[in-house]
Amino acid sequence: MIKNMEELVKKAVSGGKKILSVACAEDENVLEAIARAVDIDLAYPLLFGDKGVIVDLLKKIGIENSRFEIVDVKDENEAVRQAVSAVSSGQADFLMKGLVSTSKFLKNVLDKEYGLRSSQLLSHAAILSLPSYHKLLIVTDGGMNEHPDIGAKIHILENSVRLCEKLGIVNPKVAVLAGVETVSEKQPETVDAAQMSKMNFNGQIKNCVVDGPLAIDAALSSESATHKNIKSPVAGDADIFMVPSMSAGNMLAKSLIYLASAQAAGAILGTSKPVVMLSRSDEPKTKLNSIALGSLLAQSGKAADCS
Ligand code: COD
Repeated sequence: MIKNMEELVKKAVSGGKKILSVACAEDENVLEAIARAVDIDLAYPLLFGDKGVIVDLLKKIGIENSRFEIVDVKDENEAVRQAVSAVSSGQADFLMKGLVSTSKFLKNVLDKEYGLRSSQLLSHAAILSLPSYHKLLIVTDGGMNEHPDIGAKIHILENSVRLCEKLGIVNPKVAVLAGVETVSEKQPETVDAAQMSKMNFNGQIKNCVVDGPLAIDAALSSESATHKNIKSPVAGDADIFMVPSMSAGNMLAKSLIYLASAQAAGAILGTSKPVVMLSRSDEPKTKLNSIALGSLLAQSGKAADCS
């Protein structure tokens, strides 16, 4: 079971170098993270983007450009298309988002012809390692599905449970978050949360322990739950925080990164090959963690199945 980012990076390195395809690599933080990944034998990078700009940036940050394979593509969308195609065709093992908008990146990932779709719903997960929490915490979905209905939420949950299996987390505990623990039609996320808990209790959602609706204080702290008179097997020990909307997840994950010193990695789940994606503003360390996560997912199970 991987308990923090250091262990994740170590495990990824021990699995050997993987070929990483980067969509729109014209970014200092991206290039610094990739250079570090090369230094520690984690990845061999294939960069797609404007070669002149990439070479200038490498020079600026003092990195030798002969260590990288750069495919010169000036048009942003074409760079993403070629980076995605490199992975779907098997030329590279996993994909990473560089300096490009999330929706442009994801539209290419979803392309029916050259993309990385599978039969299931794709979703985003942020994996966080916090000094104030005793294990990894997965927040989903703060990056792809804007307002998932209950059917989509079940797929998002199942994707994150499969991710846990790949991180060695057995029977993960899932807190389905809301603002309160009571179920109310006026707060539809509480109704969905209660239904997911029931489905888990009935064995329709498997390989995890689901509880909700839970407010975030009860989900984070068993003392808080006890104080509120809530008995929950998940309170204070959750592996997965399932959020009601993309905005909620995005705010939660970024708050934990900026205010609680969380180290993070991010990935799109359910794809036919691994895809790593975090915010454009993330620092090199966060991007390196994501590269490690992608490399680990590329190693696990069937090479072409990161679902
Ligand atoms: N999984 C699988 N297939 C999907 C998914 C998904 N999550 N989303 C859409 N599709 C398929 C649809 O079934 C359809 O076949 C095709 O893709 C197009 O669907 P649309 O028209 O509903 O979706 P798009 O192409 O307009 O947008 C899809 C995005 C994922 C790009 C969009 O939902 C989006 O921009 N999400 C938010 C991303 C974001 O801003 N994140 C910010 C955090 S960093």
